[in-house]
Amino acid sequence: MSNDLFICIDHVGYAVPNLDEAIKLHTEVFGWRLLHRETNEEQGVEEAMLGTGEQLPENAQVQLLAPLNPESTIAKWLAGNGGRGGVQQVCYRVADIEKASAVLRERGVRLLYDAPKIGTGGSKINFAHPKSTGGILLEIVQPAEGH
Ligand code: MC0
Repeated sequence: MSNDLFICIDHVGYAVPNLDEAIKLHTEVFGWRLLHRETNEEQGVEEAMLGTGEQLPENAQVQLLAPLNPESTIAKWLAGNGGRGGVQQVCYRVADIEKASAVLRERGVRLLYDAPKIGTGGSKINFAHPKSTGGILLEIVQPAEGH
């Protein structure tokens, strides 16, 4: 195994006001395939993952994130963007989120959670605050076994 901190870009996350409309745009116009859809109550999102028909593990996915309620971070992000959608986050994949988190903290990156939370498909996730990444909300993800 390499010593790199990150494996690849796992996904780019777009905040969207309406999930069904966004799925329609990204599948019918852009030709992506809907790979997965779920609700994450803790994160306050309804989400969809999009990719290709032969989605290889190293291929980045597109994530569509719609707010579940007005308190959702996505609702706040959309409100701050005049109600329009846009890029809310970039997510880097890691092999071991505990190790990667320790290295990032040691290097002065401000992670939002003390311990990883559950993300898409049972993955483990954390976020680095935009103030410590040069303005990008950076997510790190360790996919669940078999994903
Ligand atoms: C806020 N800021 C951003 C930003 N959100 N900058 C870049 N990208 C974003 N998405 C900037 C604001 O413009 C502001 O800058 C400053 O950060 C505000 O910081 P704050 O007052 O500490 O915080 P809030 O209330 O704006 O919230 C930002 C924060 C929040 C990153 C803490 O969005 C958060 O907790 N995010 C992590 C969880 C999340 O996003 N969940 C939804 C996806 P100025 O310069 O004006 O001060 S769930 C997901 O993605 C899962 C399901 C998965 O992939 O598996």
